[in-house]
Formats: sequence, structure tokens, C-alpha cells
Amino acid sequence: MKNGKNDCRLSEYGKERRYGFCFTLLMVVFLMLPSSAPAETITLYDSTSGSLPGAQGWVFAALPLPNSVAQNFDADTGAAHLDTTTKTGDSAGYFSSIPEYELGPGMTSPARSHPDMPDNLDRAAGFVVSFEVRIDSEAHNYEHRAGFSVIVTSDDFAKAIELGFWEGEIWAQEGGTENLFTHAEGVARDTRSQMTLYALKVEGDTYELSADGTPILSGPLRDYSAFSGAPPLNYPYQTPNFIFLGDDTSSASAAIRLKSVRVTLPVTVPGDADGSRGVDLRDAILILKILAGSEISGTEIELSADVDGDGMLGIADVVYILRAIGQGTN
Ligand SMILES: [Ca+2]
Ligand SMILES: [Ca+2]
Ligand SMILES: [Ca+2]
Repeated sequence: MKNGKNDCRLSEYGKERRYGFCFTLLMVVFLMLPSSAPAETITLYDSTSGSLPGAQGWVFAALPLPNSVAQNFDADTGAAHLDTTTKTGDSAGYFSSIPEYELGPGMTSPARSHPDMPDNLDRAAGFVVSFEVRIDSEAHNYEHRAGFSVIVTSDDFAKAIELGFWEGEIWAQEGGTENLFTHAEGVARDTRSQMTLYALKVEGDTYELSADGTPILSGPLRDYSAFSGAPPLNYPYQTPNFIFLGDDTSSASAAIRLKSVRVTLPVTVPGDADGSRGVDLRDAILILKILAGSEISGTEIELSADVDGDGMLGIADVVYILRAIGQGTN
């Protein structure tokens, strides 16, 4: 758009006017740019290395022991293969952690945990647990159970979600007390036809499940802590920052293939006063407003606004933010 309204290039003619125009445009761009959301992804399982989850830090546990659970690495699909279909009563799966518990008289299984499992699944900041799985087959004795389930608890174990996977549906387990572990909201979905990347996003009081990038199911987080099972069975429902994938019921079974499990956490950005997970002029303006005593009711100020860590908001914090913007480090 030569010489058009959006032409910021300088010309000999009207140089000053164009400077002014371009500065205004830059300001607008700064203010309107969507804030970047830096994130850190932690790989908890990656089948491309050719090993089972148990060899990559997960705690594989099966009940009862000994059992008829089949678990092997399937070279054809390049995935971990878990099969509890031989005996529906068996349970088996991958725990991000497990407490010490009694296997039998005089036999104790020690407490173990995945060394890379983050201990800050902060639902306020939001996080995503993603996993690639394909259901080969699934069978259940009644509508409230699933042969493959995924449990995720946030930093508050009473804010959790358990999703059940059938061959033709993915659905949430109800929490609370009256209808605990009954079939809640679900979505019709062919879970067998292909390996699918599911992303389970937890934020605030809700979860949202996506399949290959498309949101398919959402609902409230649940409190499953009323479950009356004895340790270690109650452990997944009373432990914060926890993930389970597998067959956790004696009333259903499944054969599945698992390729990956990852957790993505937002990164706290120094100077991000408004919690947008990026630093821009809005953060500086917000702090300046506070310093000037302006009304900012309804706006939450993040601790990360205090860049220099002196426990107060001050000009030094604003200067840091302005420098960060100037250096393009936001
Ligand atoms: Ca089972
Ligand atoms: Ca910000
Ligand atoms: Ca400060």
C-alpha cells in the first residue's frame, strides 16, 4: 500500500508526520499483540525410545498379584501394549506415584514416583496432560465403568478428573458422595480407529479434552476423595499432582496402545503483572496505575509483577518491564 494509510516507510515528503503516525501505530501494535504464553513441556513417556512406561519412570502396578495382565512393547505400532482383557477382575496401569503399601504378610512395596513428574499441577495457572492412545478393545460389566481410564489430580486433589474410554465413547466419572463414580458427561467417539493425541487441559474449576487438536468434551473438575477404598486403591483420589493411565476397575477391561504422556505447564514470566503469561506495556501500565493510586478493582495482580522480589511494587519493577519490552525478551 504505497503511500496508503498503513505505509510506514519514510519518504522525503512529510517525514515528520509519518514518524508520528508510525509511532502511534507501534503503540497500538504493542497494545493489541496477543500476549505470548510461554510453556514448558515435560515428557513423561515417549515410546519412540522403544521401552515401556515402567522403564521411563512410571510405576507399573497390577492387582491382584500374580495376574494375567499382558504388557509388552509392540514394535509394529511402536507403542506400549497393555491388555487386561484376559481377566476382567484384574487392574493394571501406570501411576505417576504410588505410596508404600502391603503386598501381603511381611511384604511391603516401597513408595515410588516418576522422577520427572512435576509437583505443581497448578489449576489456577492451568496445565495440560497430553497422551497418545488407541483403544484396541474395551468391555465393561455396567455403564459406570471403563476398561481404560485416565485420572488427573491438580495441586488440590479434590479438584480432579477421571475420564473413562470405551470403544465408542469418552466420558467423565461423577464425583461427590451421592453419585460417586457414575457415568457423567460424555462424548461419542471412535477410540479404536487410530492413534489419537488427547490433550486434557485443566484450568480453574474445569477440564477440557481435545482430540488431535479439536475440543470434544468439557466439564467441571470433581472431588473423588469420598472413595472408601483402602490404600493404595484410594491413593489416586487423595493425592495432589497425580496421573494414572490404565485399567483401574475389576468390572471392565481393555487392550490399549500408548505412545506418549506429557505435561505442559505455563512458565511464570517475571514482570507479568496481569497474568497473561507474557510481558508487555499492559503490565507496566497496570503497575503504574497502582503506584498512582488509580482504581483497578477486579484486576488480580500476579506475584511475578514484583520482579526484584522486594515484596513491593515499585518503579524498579516498571523499569524492568520496559527494558524487557525494549529488548524483545517478552
Ligand atoms: Ca479390569
Ligand atoms: Ca502480562
Ligand atoms: Ca518490587
